Amino acid sequence: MPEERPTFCRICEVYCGLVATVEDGRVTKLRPDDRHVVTAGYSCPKGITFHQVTHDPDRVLHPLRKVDGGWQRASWDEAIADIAARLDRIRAEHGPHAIALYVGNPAGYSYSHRIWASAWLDAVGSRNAYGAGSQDNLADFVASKLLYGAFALQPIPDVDRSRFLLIVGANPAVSQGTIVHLADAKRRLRAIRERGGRVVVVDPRRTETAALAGEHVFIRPDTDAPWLLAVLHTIFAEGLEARALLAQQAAGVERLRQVVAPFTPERVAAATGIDAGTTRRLARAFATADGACAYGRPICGRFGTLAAFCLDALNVVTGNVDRPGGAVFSDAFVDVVDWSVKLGLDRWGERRSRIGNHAAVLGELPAGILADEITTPGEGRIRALVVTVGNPILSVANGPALARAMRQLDLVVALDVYVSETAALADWVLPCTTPLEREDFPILHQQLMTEPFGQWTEAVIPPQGEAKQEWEIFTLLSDAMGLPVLNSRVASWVRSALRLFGSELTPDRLLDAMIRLGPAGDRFLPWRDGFSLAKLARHPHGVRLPPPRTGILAEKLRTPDRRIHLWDDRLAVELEPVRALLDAPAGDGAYPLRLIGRRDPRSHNSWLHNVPKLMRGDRCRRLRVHPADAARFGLADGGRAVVRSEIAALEVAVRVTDEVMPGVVSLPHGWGHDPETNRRVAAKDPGPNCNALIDQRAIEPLAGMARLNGTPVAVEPAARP
Ligand SMILES: Nc1nc2c(c(=O)[nH]1)N[C@H]1C(S)=C(S)[C@@H](COP(=O)(O)OP(=O)(O)OC[C@H]3O[C@@H](n4cnc5c(=O)[nH]c(N)nc54)[C@H](O)[C@@H]3O)O[C@H]1N2
Ligand SMILES: Nc1nc2c(c(=O)[nH]1)N[C@H]1C(S)=C(S)[C@@H](COP(=O)(O)OP(=O)(O)OC[C@H]3O[C@@H](n4cnc5c(=O)[nH]c(N)nc54)[C@H](O)[C@@H]3O)O[C@H]1N2
Ligand code: SF4
Ligand SMILES: [Mo]
Repeated sequence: MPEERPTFCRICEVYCGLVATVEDGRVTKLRPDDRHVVTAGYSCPKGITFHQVTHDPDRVLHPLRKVDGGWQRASWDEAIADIAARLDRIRAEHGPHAIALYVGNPAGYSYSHRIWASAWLDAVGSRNAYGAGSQDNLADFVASKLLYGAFALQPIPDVDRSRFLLIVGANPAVSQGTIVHLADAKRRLRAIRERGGRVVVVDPRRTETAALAGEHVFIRPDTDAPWLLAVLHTIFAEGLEARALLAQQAAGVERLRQVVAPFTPERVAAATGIDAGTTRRLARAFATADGACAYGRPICGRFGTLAAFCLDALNVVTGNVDRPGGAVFSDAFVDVVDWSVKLGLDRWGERRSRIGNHAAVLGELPAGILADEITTPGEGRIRALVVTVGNPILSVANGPALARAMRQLDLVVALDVYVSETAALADWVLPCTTPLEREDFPILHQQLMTEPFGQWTEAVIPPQGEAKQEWEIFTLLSDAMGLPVLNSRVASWVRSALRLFGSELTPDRLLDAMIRLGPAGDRFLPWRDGFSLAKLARHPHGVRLPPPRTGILAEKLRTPDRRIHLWDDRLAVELEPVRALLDAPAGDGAYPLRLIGRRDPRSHNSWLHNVPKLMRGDRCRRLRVHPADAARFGLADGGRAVVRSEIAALEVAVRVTDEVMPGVVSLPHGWGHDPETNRRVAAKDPGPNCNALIDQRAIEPLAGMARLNGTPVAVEPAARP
């Protein structure tokens, strides 16, 4: 008999409620859960096809060992014993830093994976932690650290009350938003306009979000920092700053005023492509709206942290932080900010890389140095790499350089559900469960929810084949290496608080502790006597909490003086190159175009490309080129072109469209599948790897971000085959 089980999707930050139909131990259907307390029947095409990943015939279901270039099935005992012995040897001979870990994006949607993986590396004693963050969001976290005093203290747009949403470098109509939980983004952006408010998108491409916003301004790639400095300049120059509020809430106002003084709208117009009149009009409208919020991720460039800082500063200076319709701080079942501080993740500058002396952010070093950390001789050189739930060969800048470096390693282990391009380079591939095979709770995004909720799901079906959860694998590895897993201060704290001495600290016990010991407890209905995991589990469609509160800034801030810091001299390293850019704008040169990225509703980073339903047509993979550039360089719609950067060249299919700005070309990332890997559908249609064109050594100084947007490129028609 088919049975229906509520659960939730774990592909992106929305965590849509789903209902799984289970027949004979298999999920035969997924549909949006219309009883879910927040997503209420909403989902996207990816979520409802996810069972095709779980039951994909190409999935890895047993530990695989590489023997003579081919894969041989092995037992878990053999796998763990061999990996642990080799890691022990490497650690004994070369020290703990010789072992590195890369944790990919989907770990963020598991309540246990990230914690256990990091705890394992901490127990090893290595500083070499890498991940998707330096391609994604670390600059946002550094900006929060500087402004509000903690990496994880991220304000979110109060979209449902906002009268003016300024979106700079984000495309929530496709991405569903990031560093904000925003279910059904399209409907909620439309609603802003319906109640008489404005949504303005600043982007080098007229995106799907721009289409529904109705107002769009082109900006030259990687010039958001200068443009936002000019917006701030205008606010101060016209006396539009929220003076009284700033006197109460902020420090460094005068310093910021001095910093932005030289950046007049006229001065930045040529570099940004935005005329001074538009900058002034937008600045005035934003500052005078009754509840405005600037939001986005214009941070994958040379001045990522400065851009993120200025975007937030705009909210602060106009009095829009911690007020209805502005940028607000959310609460939920788990106080992630508090936990990140307790876990010791909030320290900045203590842990530094060997190459480049980069400071770790939330424990993570820039992925741009990973290849050099592997190939550069000397003490601390990386000899072994464990990659979990990531595919850096396709997702980091210059993946081909990383692939070459990885071939020099003594040991590579991949925890994945497929033999990805990265797993293909491994000595061992360890099979992991997909979300439908594991229990979960949306932990990491608890304080980023515009509609806060919590939900507990059990595994919908048992692990397929011999797949295991990642936390179990890291525990096995720790045990075999004789390392105490979760030996950190926080673990001892949790153990003592829960009187768990002697019993195993499993993820569900840790979550229960976080919920019980969290501050959310008594403030919310329905349980005045406090929360627990068991109580949450009685509500299979989730428990909704009240919307984000306002007027709570003093309670939230983590700066020592409980003020928002509107400048920090460390930002000078990114301000200087902005000045240089304005003084001497880059000429056309050999690489006259700028490459930017793009996301597609049916694709997710480098995966989901083995789901036939999501792989129709190649339109999403084409290089988008403006008609003027197409004419200039002899490209035709539907034809093929070669894109060339300083480090590589790539052949692509072309789509000519005026949705991109003249001088800009756009390609999605996550493609360039290796036909040698085991995914038959993806291998048939590999697509181009845009990251092969991007120099991994061009690292943004403060957060270590990759410069994924704005790479100078040239295009020419491809030679006929
Ligand atoms: N040029 C360019 N590059 C980019 C970006 C861009 O905008 N432009 N965006 C960047 C961003 S924001 C991100 S987050 C990164 C992503 O970078 P990564 O995290 O390195 O890459 P993903 O493609 O998310 O890889 C996820 C891998 O995990 C596997 N997997 C899926 N589910 C599970 C599971 O439950 N368990 C295990 N163990 N494995 C699983 C998949 O098969 C896949 O191999 O890419 C970045 N790269
Ligand atoms: N369908 C789908 N959804 C996804 C993902 C996916 O791969 N597919 N990935 C998920 C992940 S890991 C993340 S991090 C989020 C990302 O979520 P978003 O940040 O909302 O999505 P992006 O598409 O990366 O949006 C970046 C926008 O910035 C624009 N842009 C590029 N360069 C510049 C610039 O220099 N300045 C400005 N102002 N704009 C610029 C691009 O044209 C693009 O529209 O999406 C998540 N959701
Ligand atoms: S928007 Fe799509 S991918 Fe994201 S959680 Fe919902 S169903 Fe999953
Ligand atoms: Mo991401």
